[in-house]
Amino acid sequence: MKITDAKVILTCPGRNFVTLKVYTDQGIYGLGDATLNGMEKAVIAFLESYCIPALIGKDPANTEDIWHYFYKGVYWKRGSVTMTAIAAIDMALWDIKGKMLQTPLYNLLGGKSRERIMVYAHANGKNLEDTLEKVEAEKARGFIAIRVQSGIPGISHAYGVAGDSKFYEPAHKGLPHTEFWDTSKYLHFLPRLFESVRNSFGDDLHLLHDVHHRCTPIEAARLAKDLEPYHLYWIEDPVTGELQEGLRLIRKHSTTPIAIGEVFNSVYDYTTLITEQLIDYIRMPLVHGGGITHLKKVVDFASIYHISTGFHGATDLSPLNLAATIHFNMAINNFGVQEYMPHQDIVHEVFKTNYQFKDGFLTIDDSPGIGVDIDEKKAAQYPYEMACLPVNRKTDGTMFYW
Ligand code: KDG
Ligand code: MG
Repeated sequence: MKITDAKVILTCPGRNFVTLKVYTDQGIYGLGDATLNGMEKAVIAFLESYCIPALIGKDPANTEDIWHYFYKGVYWKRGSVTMTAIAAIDMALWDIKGKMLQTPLYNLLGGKSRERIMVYAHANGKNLEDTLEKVEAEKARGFIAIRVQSGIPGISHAYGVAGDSKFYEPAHKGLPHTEFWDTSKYLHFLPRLFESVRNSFGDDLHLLHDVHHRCTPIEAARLAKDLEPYHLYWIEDPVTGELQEGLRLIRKHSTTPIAIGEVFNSVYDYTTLITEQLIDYIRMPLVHGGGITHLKKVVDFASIYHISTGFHGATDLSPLNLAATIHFNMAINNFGVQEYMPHQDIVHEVFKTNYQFKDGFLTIDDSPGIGVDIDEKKAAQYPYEMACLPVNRKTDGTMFYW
């Protein structure tokens, strides 16, 4: 079998998605997600100028060698843009392999380790009362794991809190908006928030929270310690991923589990965190982490240290990534939980999916490969619109992490 061509499909059904379609001489094609929020065109430039011409003529069955061709074979390694492009290629080739062998992707990764995967919902409220209502609504939808984010008294807009929209979308059309942040107000409010959630909903719900990299190590240690009585499933990105040593300080002070890495893109971002057991959950998703071939190695490495998965799964990762991720999670032993926010209905006009949500879990059908298709005519009806994630400043104007 040979790869004869490949192309990029850029579409904006409510938000931008980039899809790689790889064609073969046997009429089978494969699809891979290449969406990197706000940097869509950078990934496309790398795919179109280098990866696609280099792919043509290769045997798509050689997923391992092709992965290394694009990783080891390129002088300028790693980085989100490069690893997203490699992920899209890898996902498309595994999709082809599954279609060629007429078997679902999870069978190629070890078969089923479970029948369904636990997912967590987002409850984003404007303030404490509103957040409690949002938790109630997600619980009523059947979720048993819920991420809780709330507007903070004294902060005009907290990142990731959806406002009036039903859908989570942190990117805004055009150049970045500026948001403002005050860590002391946040640290004061958070324990009160989780105390109220536990008082209202009891001990059974799995509760999660995303810090969005906004604490220094000692602030994060205080937060993790203050939240201990509410036994969270995890706190996410308590400090920036670059500062790996910061995790040591948090660990010294608290047993609150830690998830990290939605902005990571390589196993080398994780080696210290895994070998020193500084984290509990891997967040790096297939689409930004070099795809199935690479993530399988990271996850197997993590399993030796009893670290589980909890992959990033916001709505700026396409349904194609979600489906591939469900297969992956079905197969691995050290699955923890999967982030899940339903895409807008308009997204499903473009992407034809094969997964289903029921009672807090996702299942996927037995279609060969990943099992998702794209309606190119529909995709063409929604042209690209520039949109960026916000930047973040402290209230005195100092540029800050977001
Ligand atoms: O594009 C950025 C989003 O994917 C991010 O804000 C989502 O932090 C996020 C999460 O945990 O889902
Ligand atoms: Mg996050």
